[in-house]
Amino acid sequence: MSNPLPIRFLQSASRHDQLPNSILELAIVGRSNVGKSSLINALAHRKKLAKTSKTPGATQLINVYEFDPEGSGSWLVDLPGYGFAKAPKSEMDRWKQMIEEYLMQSDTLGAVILLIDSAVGPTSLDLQTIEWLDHIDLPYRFVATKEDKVRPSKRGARKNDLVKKLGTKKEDVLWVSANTGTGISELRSEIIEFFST
Ligand SMILES: Nc1nc2c(ncn2[C@@H]2O[C@H](COP(=O)(O)OP(=O)(O)OP(=O)(O)O)[C@@H](O)[C@H]2O)c(=O)[nH]1
Ligand SMILES: [Mg+2]
Repeated sequence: MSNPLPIRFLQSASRHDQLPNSILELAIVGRSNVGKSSLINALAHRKKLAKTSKTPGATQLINVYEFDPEGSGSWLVDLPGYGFAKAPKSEMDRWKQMIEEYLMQSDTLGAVILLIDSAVGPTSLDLQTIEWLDHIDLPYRFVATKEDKVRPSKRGARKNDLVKKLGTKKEDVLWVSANTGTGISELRSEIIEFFST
């Protein structure tokens, strides 16, 4: 295992313009319950840095985690998730407003880590999000979460299926598990590299 990401909670906000200036941001985007906050905890090797829950909608605000040292301006940003199948329309609208605004308005947002549930995805909302990210020309990295939930005997087929549905190449999807630690070291290295270039 590699070293945990040296990040600490900086601030929550409902709008981008409530946040101080940053140098460079990397945001974690994905369906509600896909494992965004759990991934932040796994990356930082902390249990309760970001709030997680079995029930979709755990993260309700834009939550900023800053890399050491204090004031570095390098941010890893945890966002509320977009519509769960049963989410009421009001929740979808809230996501749209808060997240789309943030993703479009931050000049220092360099890229997005787009999480897809490896057992479930991609859903039609995931595909819509991809189209939208393409549309606003924001680079993203696919990360498939909860790899431990796919039975080892099914992983090969599931991986092929997911890659095909995303219309991408095998090497463009990183498989991770916040529970077992699969892929976490690799993702840490990619994130460190992102902030050092
Ligand atoms: N088995 C397994 N469960 C996971 C993994 N990552 C997250 N979970 C579980 O999935 C549920 C949702 O995790 P969160 O991290 O809160 O998901 P989120 O994407 O932040 O959700 P919102 O904040 O609602 O958008 C929790 O019950 C987690 O314990 C994983 O790698 N494996
Ligand atoms: Mg969350």
